[in-house]
Amino acid sequence: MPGTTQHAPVAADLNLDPADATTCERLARTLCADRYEAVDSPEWVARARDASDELPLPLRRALRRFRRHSGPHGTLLIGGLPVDQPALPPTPAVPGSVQRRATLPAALLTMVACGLGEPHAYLAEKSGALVQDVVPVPGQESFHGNAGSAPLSFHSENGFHPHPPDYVVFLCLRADHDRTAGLRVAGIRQALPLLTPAGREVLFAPEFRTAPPPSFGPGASGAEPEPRPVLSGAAEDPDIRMAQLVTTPLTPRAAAALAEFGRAVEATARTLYLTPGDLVVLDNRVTVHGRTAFQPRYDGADRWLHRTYVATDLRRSRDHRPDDGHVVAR
Ligand SMILES: O=C(O)CCC(=O)C(=O)O
Ligand SMILES: [Fe+2]
Repeated sequence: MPGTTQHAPVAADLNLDPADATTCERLARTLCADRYEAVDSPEWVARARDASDELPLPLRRALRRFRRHSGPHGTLLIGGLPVDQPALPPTPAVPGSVQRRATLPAALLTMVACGLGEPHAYLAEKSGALVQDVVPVPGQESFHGNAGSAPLSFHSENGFHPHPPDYVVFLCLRADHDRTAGLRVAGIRQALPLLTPAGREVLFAPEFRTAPPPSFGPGASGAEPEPRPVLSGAAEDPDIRMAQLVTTPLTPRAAAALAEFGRAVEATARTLYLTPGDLVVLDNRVTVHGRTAFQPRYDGADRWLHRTYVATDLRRSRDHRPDDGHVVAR
């Protein structure tokens, strides 16, 4: 069962000091001047990219180091971003909620994303918006996606796609009332030693199919996905592509290896109880993530994260992005 293993609280890799938080806020506010829906325009992203060069040195350095090597957990947790909680509007509670207006949190998230690479989105998911809301939605409690509040099983983001994001970035605007919502993250660098040689061999074999997740909508499945491995690349430090919900093993040995992988992930996962101003970067190539259950109240003060995706090399997906924009259209 997700959420049953208790772990000590995860310490932030970097806590911004007040002076650095003030610098972040000043930069972000210069991006908030526009009243119109600016976030998805190339011009606004260009301004956020330029502003990201002026982020405080400890933050830029942490992002740069993480790009080179995402560490034993494939996770970077930064505390103390100035989200100005008292000024936040009520937590949205509608399906497909996104943030197209240039707000302080949207600007902070986008600057950090630009410090890691290029933000991008997928047209089929949340209407292709760069900054997406992760919020519980009434009636979608058991939905297996970020609008739900039931446990969300382990997945890498968009493993079915030829160009999955390299990083997933979350910024916490509000925690859930009971502080029970935990972002669960497991990295292959911790899980790999728990796998048997036979299990590893099968996970490297193209004996699995990964379909689009429910967040891509009911029509997204299309043609049957090609068989692929769950693990690829270096035997001692592989990449992962899988989602417990939508990855199907194609052979009995693949089913056994996937179950073994699930146990290794379960045994090594850490749970992050994000609080307002916490930002977490997941290296989507070497981690899987999920979420514990929590109890939404739909009173305007529910859990609220912003999410964006980052590509280290946006050029790689050029043939999937019309007009060289930020939206992967197919
Ligand atoms: O709600 C969460 O903490 C994570 C949800 C999730 O997996 C996602 O938004 O990609
Ligand atoms: Fe996710």
